[in-house]
Amino acid sequence: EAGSDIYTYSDKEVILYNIAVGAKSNELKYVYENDSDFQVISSFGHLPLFNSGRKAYSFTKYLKNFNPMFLLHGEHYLKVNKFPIPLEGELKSEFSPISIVPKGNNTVVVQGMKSYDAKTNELVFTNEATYFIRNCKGDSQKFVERSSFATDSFTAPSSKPDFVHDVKVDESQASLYRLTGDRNPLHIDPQFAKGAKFDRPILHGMCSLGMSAKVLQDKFGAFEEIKVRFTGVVFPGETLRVSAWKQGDVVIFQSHVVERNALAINNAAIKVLSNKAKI
Ligand code: HDC
Repeated sequence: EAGSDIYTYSDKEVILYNIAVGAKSNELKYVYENDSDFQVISSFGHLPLFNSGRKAYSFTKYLKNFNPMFLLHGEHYLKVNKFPIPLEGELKSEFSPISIVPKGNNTVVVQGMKSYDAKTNELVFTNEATYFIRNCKGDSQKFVERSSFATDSFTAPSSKPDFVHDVKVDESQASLYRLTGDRNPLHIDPQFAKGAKFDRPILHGMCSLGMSAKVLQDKFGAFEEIKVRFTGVVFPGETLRVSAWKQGDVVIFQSHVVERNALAINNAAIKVLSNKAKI
């Protein structure tokens, strides 16, 4: 319901999310609710951010000149606090500002969200979303300290990656992905995209993250933390090349756009779920 901070979901939202980040019909554990291994890609945990109503926009009161057209997703951190991830339920989310950092004519805002099981009050997901807002002013502020995983720069080693996998972003990926909750016109409306200074609509950052996350989850298993920086845009129809370096239970990764040889995701890592018994 509009303005509510409760996100209610079931297997339908789980399957839609999995397909929107690249799951295919033969991957039954992602697309068939009766499969014995039915599960969701761990990055699902950010969805309350876009499905919990107006409260998600509370940071705008700290900014001058805020124009949503110039907002880009700059970084994202997610921690899954509860395994197995519930495949249905009601999540109640609390939003809070984390920091505001002016960068010349732009401002970087970090917003936090904690999502609890509405029935048991158990913490299920923690998110920290960084927005890079062009042509916008904000005074420098720090509201809370952040964890090291959320702020680590995870520099990719110069050695050959342990794992490389290409994944095709479909021409209709963004139009499908927006049904998971983020209806930002930047990802569908050519006029809006032009206003935001892009030749055509760009892919959701969280879709690039989710597609990379699926590749990594397929290879390394479910993960309990992920942090990425969105360093360059991705257009639907392009190919993402995920490169990964395993360092114990942390996997550093990058995602490149193959066609333009351009980095899309950098300074990124997952922390693989160490206690497999929890799945
Ligand atoms: O990195 C550039 C870029 O284009 N990145 C890609 C952005 C992108 O495609 N994001 C995903 C798509 S947008 C999206 O999904 C929106 C979504 O719908 C969310 C809606 C949410 C609605 C709200 C409801 C909750 C760019 C433009 C971000 C930065 O490039 P430059 O200007 O060239 O920056 P640079 O000169 O390299 O650095 C300047 C300072 O900024 C810091 N920085 C750079 N990239 C950053 C970043 N900070 C955070 N995130 C990033 N991605 C640099 O460190 C530098 O800081 P300092 O001077 O202090 O070193």
